Amino acid sequence: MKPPPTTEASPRDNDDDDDPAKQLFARDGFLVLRNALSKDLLSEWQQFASDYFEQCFEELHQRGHTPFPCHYNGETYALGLGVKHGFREIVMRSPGRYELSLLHCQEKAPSIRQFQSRLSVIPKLLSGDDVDTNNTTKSCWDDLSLCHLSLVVSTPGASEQSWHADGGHVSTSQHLPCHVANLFIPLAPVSLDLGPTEFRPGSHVYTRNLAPLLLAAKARKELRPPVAPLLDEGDVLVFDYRVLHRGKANTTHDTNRPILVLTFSQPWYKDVCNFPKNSLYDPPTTTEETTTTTATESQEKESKNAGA
Ligand SMILES: O=C(O)CCC(=O)C(=O)O
Repeated sequence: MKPPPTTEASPRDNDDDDDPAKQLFARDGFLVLRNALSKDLLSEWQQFASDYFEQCFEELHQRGHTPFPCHYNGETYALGLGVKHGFREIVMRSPGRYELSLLHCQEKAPSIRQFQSRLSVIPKLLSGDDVDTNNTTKSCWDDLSLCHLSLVVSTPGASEQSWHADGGHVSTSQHLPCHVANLFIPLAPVSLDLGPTEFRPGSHVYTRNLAPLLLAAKARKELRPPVAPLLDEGDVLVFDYRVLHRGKANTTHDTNRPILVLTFSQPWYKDVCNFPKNSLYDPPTTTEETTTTTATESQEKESKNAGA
């Protein structure tokens, strides 16, 4: 069958006819659902995200983990880079780009229920072609688990990330349907200067055995150029955990790029890699280094850790 032409699905795909959306997602490893959410659903989250980001850095400082009560003092970042220097509640993923987990404070955060009711296409994307005993495809939210709930905040000056996948494959011998997906819900429009998320379309298939599969695809001239969709409020970007992607640089001087991230998985899946066990509410340990680093040092560390 000829593949569908774009990586975008119209709101209609959200309702009855989900096949185009499902095909695009399976082919590319990501999908943009335009105008999937109404803007008024986002306003509570916008305020929460901005307050919570500030509070988190105040808390880190008050509890003795960081030398100053904000993320950056004009020279150095308060937190060290990566899971190794982060906490269960916050990790600096790349210089100036943070992921703040909300799993431990869901009662303080606005609800995500309304999002789920408007995104009924999502469970279908993760359903594979399994059929239940009534011969219908499994495809409702109850079949999935909320694996993470977080905010990704890219701050002014945040650098471009290295290409990476957020998780691996279940089978090393065959390509299986998506078992974990991120839903990126922008809390402000994502323009080029704020740094959209960039994807290598179709790379969720190659990451099963990256070097040989990538080479083979290149030889067959199947590799497609990277795509970095710009997003408006109300759009939702959904991507397979296995697809190669990276956040582009935030080149603005004064604007954060906040994204609410809902990570849904098959219920058996547990993600143990993306956040550490230690909490910012634990007292600082003697081995906890003072980890402030300049932006340049952070970049050097990141490139050493780059996966793909
Ligand atoms: O910020 C983005 O656009 C992507 C973030 C990301 O991929 C990560 O932090 O692992």
